[in-house]
Amino acid sequence: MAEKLEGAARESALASLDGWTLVDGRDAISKTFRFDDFNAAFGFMGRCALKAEAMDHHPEWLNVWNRVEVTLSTHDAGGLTALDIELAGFMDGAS
Ligand code: HBI
Repeated sequence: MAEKLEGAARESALASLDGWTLVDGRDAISKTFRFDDFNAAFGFMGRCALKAEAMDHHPEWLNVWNRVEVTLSTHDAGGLTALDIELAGFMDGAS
């Protein structure tokens, strides 16, 4: 199982991300992506869904038309792990 990120490794991992913020009250990160329209938003979700399934690591997300609100945390570990950082980086590249 992936280990929770702690200390300097956690700080540098979080610093590598663009626009993600820590969630209040739980060990998770979130980001809201905005697109031109629903088609673009859903295309993004499709690309991320394939990556998530390949990783066996899945986002919590909400789509409303052109907006996708994403929260990432590793449920099995009870907090942030390298899997969340990898998926967040992929999502940035896929947006
Ligand atoms: N996705 N975000 C996230 N966190 C998990 O711990 C997780 C997951 N997808 C699948 C998964 N764990 C499996 O290992 C089983 O626990 C369902």
